[in-house]
Amino acid sequence: MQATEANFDGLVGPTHNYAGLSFGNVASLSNEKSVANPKAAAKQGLRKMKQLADLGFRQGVLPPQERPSLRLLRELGFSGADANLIAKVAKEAPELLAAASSASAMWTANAATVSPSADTEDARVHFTPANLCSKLHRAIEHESTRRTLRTIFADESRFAVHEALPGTPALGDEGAANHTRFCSAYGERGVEFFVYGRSEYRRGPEPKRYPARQTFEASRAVAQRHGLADGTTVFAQQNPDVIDAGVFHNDVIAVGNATTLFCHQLAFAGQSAVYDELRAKLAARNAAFDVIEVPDARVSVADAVTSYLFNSQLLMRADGTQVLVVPQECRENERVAQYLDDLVSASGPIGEVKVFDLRESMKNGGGPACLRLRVVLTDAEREAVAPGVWIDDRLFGLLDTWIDTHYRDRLAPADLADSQLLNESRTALDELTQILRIGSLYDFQR
Ligand code: SUG
Repeated sequence: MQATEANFDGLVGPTHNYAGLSFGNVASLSNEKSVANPKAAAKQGLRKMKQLADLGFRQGVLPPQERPSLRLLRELGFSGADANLIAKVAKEAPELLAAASSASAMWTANAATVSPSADTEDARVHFTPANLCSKLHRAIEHESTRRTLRTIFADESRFAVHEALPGTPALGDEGAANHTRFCSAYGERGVEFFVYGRSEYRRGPEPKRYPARQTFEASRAVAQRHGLADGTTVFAQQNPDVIDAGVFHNDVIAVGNATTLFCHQLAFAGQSAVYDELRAKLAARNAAFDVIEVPDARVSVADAVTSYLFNSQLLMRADGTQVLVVPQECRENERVAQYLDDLVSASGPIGEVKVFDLRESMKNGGGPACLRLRVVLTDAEREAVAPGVWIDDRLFGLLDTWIDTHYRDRLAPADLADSQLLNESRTALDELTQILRIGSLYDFQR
């Protein structure tokens, strides 16, 4: 079956800010309380979508969630009219207001894990929204994520959108950030690679300093409910030492696509056995497997974490060569820049590097790969996707103007107390559902 990969990027929401909410994510912690520019953040992301669409890649957009989440604050016992409630939380529990206000749904690599129809038992595309239960501000995303996915991938004969796994430490699930699919061609059955940080029940090494957000048990459950046969899966553990160095998701240290895995030398526990299993399972599908392993001596884990070299997108061009989409921070690190120059001249599977300014998102630990959810679709499946979410010149123009109309260019932590932000966001999101032609999506519209 003919199929292609589409990327669905999260549109940055109007409340984008730096609240230092993610212990273990170095950028989030080090930029806590700095002043954000939501307008620039949204435009940087939109520009990436547009440029990739212009290069011929299928590019869709996923809408932001409603923030601040009054629903969370009411669940936590605050009450009263919206404006009074916000004022009260701002005074009594600013950390909860920050959690309720995060625009973190922009990082759609954490929205869900997706298995293409070629891999699944019932030949539907399966989505499991990630419970993101290790952080409060992220654990509140999955219900709305499910609703959004059900709206955009509505045809149940082609798409199965599951509920998130129960949100408990044993089943911590962070979605596609810890999932990669390898294949000879997108429409052929592939091998799905699930990477976890720790196991709840099997004894094994764990990080000591920072939390491991994904468990083996969660990865296995996702594979199970997606109906992936044994030969279709490989499970591997992240090297716990790199989690302690700030690699809070596997996509901070590895990226893969088609038959290529691009990763750091220290990414996985038992790294060579992981390669062997991937190679063997791909060979059984007549698929090759190339590893581009970056030696620690050339790019240290610390350099990988600050530059986000591996939080890149590996995109297949029509001619079969791949483009690596990296953040500008890779150019600003001499060792990483030199490595990339050598990589491209080495005439391997990666033929070109494209550099993007995603500074606003990067300061919260979100690079190019965090901002996108990959969905492999056959032609018929693509036809069944809500038509208004595909980026083209027209939609780009509409969204660019929409951002100009509704977004602030400055948002400091103290501004979260301004209840006007809620009204501004609702006005913006209400208009957005019309632009994307997705009907009434948000609670406030229902
Ligand atoms: O979950 N940052 C996000 C970044 C997610 C990156 N995603 C991937 N690697 N796929 C997180 O840690 C920071 C928010 C703040 O501090 O204001 C934050 O949530």
